[in-house]
Amino acid sequence: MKVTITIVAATIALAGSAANAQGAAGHAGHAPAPSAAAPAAAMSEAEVRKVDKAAGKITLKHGPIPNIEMPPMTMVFNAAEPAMLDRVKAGDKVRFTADKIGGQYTVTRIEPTK
Ligand SMILES: [Cu+2]
Repeated sequence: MKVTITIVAATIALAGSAANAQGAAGHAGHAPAPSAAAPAAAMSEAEVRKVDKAAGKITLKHGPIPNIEMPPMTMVFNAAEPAMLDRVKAGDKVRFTADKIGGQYTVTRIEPTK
């Protein structure tokens, strides 16, 4: 009788540690999400319509941009840095941030959406 109880207890302990291991693995799998979501929260979504590297401009069909109170539309932005335009091409879905710099709407950050 005593032996049986010990086996049951050991089985419960093993089942418990297996559940903990699964829980840890599941948590690790989700770990990158919060760090990826944090910068994304401040970014707007868009689809690239045209990239004009020579002029340093990009045409975006964009969603709302809260920080400059802009509703969704298609428009041309300046690129804060010309190198930004090497990372995206027409047809790409992107996340971006924009600001009004020197009276011009300017993309300050842009990255393709995976
Ligand atoms: Cu706009």
